Amino acid sequence: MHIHLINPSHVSFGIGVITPRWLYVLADATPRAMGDPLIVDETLEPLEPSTIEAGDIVGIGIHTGNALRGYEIGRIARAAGAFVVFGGIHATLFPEEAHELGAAHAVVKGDGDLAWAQVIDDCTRGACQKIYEGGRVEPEGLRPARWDLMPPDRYMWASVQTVRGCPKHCSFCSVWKTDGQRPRQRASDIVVREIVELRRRGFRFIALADDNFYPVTLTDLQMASRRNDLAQYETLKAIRDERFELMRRLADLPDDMVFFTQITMEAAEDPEFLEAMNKARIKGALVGVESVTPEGLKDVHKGFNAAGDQLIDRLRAFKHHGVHVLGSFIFGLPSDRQSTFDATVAVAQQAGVTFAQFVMLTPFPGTTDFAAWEKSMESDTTRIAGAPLTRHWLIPQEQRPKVYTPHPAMSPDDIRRGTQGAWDRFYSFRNIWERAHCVQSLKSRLAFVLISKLYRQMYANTGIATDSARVGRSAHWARWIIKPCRRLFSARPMPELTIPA
Ligand code: B12
Ligand code: SF4
Repeated sequence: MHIHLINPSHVSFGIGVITPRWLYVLADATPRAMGDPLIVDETLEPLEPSTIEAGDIVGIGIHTGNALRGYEIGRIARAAGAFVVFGGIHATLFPEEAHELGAAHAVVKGDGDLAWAQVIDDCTRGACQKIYEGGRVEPEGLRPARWDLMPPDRYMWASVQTVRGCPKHCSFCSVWKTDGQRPRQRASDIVVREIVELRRRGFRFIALADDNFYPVTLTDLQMASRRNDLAQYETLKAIRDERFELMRRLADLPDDMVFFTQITMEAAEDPEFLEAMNKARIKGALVGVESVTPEGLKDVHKGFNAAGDQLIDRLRAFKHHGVHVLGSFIFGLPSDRQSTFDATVAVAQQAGVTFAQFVMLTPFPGTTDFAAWEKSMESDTTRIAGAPLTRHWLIPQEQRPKVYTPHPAMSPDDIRRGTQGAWDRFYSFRNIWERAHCVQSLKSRLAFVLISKLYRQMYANTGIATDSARVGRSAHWARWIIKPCRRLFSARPMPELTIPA
């Protein structure tokens, strides 16, 4: 009897950009007596169904985007006589859907770190429950990853999570609702141990797969102090001190290491924090800019972000401290107009962001936006491939609409074309080459061009294009570019590396 862990994807690239961390965390949560789980990441290659046998236990992790393929795998596994278990954010939000469409025996809601062993035990005794409440596991209970099971030479970046949860409440994001608003921070010892293991194996690029690497801001501390809330102040201060402790220890790792994370732009007001990031070699951060106008920020409940000149100053502050920004922008907000596309690209360029992503507003389940949209769609009877629009993830990928929320001033195609245009302009060869001057040598500049092109092909063209020919071409190009990119990211293994104090 085997345990399988499967990360579904409808498109495989042969090489992956970032390791899907849940696979290796659940591998660690698998009792050793069960043997090593068989891990399949379909972003590398599709599942071979004949590997699943009667009596096996098949764990499938889904987010909204890959739920449909996940359900297909669930049905294949059940038909083969296996126990089918779903987990991940989408299964947490729609457990009954995984039962109905994914042929699940069981669904784990929330974190799998502790629940997974229980599920396996119950399945082997034939006493599997329909739902398991995995909950929000406290930091001490969060498992490390079994990197020894990772296939060699297949990923560019490994991912290590240092904190779960985010105190904010952005309208398009589900993290604060599913992972909670209280940051659950892993001890620096455990995080550093995992990173050292990865460097020993030849990974020098590590994504810190956090929702928000800056969970306590200077304003939070000032407010607690002004309220004379000593207990809250001490709690927040302890979280902040732990962040500095982690960064101090990252700084002691081999100096060829590079970290990337996700962070709110409030960190720009905290030079001490940015300097610590710089020393820790956190050389890149995804910053959720979302909108360049105050109205747009109001639309997404992100009043803590800046607009106008202050926005440009904040983004530049990161770069000033050696942290490259991947600016993330959303199009299709109610206050957006035709002029927003150009204005956004102009701000991205003026602010000197190194990479940018332009996404179209999508109502992801679990978000405030989704709840409002679902309510507004109550009387809508539109169905595509049998699925109502409010269950858009059940529509086959090639038939999925690109824009869901009606806009007061633009048609869905205006928004799609505007978004495509923003990618085209930001990633024109000329603009990429100009940005490539942020690195010194010609070799590094060429690498920068290659990576920019890969990013664009994988994320923009496959996500926005309406015709399948363009999607197909993009995936094809991405597969070509990804191989030399993988080589750029690999490093000599350092088996002798010790854990710094
Ligand atoms: C790192 C990350 C990425 C990375 C890397 C993805 C990768 N290869 O893993 C990148 C940058 C590529 C990325 C891209 C995107 N992401 Co993302 N990402 C994350 C992030 C920050 C961390 C994921 C992670 O590694 N967590 C650590 C692991 C250990 O936790 P976990 O995955 O939650 O797994 C635990 C449980 O869920 C459970 N579990 C999971 N699977 C299973 C399976 C079984 C059987 C069981 C029992 C339990 C179980 O147990 C695990 C351990 O506790 C999450 C936020 C988050 N908090 O999860 C968003 C998140 C998953 N991403 C999200 C989104 C929207 C996207 C994009 C669509 C963004 C965009 N607009 O382009 C793309 C989609 C890419 C794609 N096609 O898949 C959303 C998903 C929302 C949803 N409803 O699906 C999230 C939740 C963030 C958000 N703002 O809401 N992402
Ligand atoms: S978008 Fe970022 S800042 Fe906003 S709630 Fe989600 S993780 Fe937090």
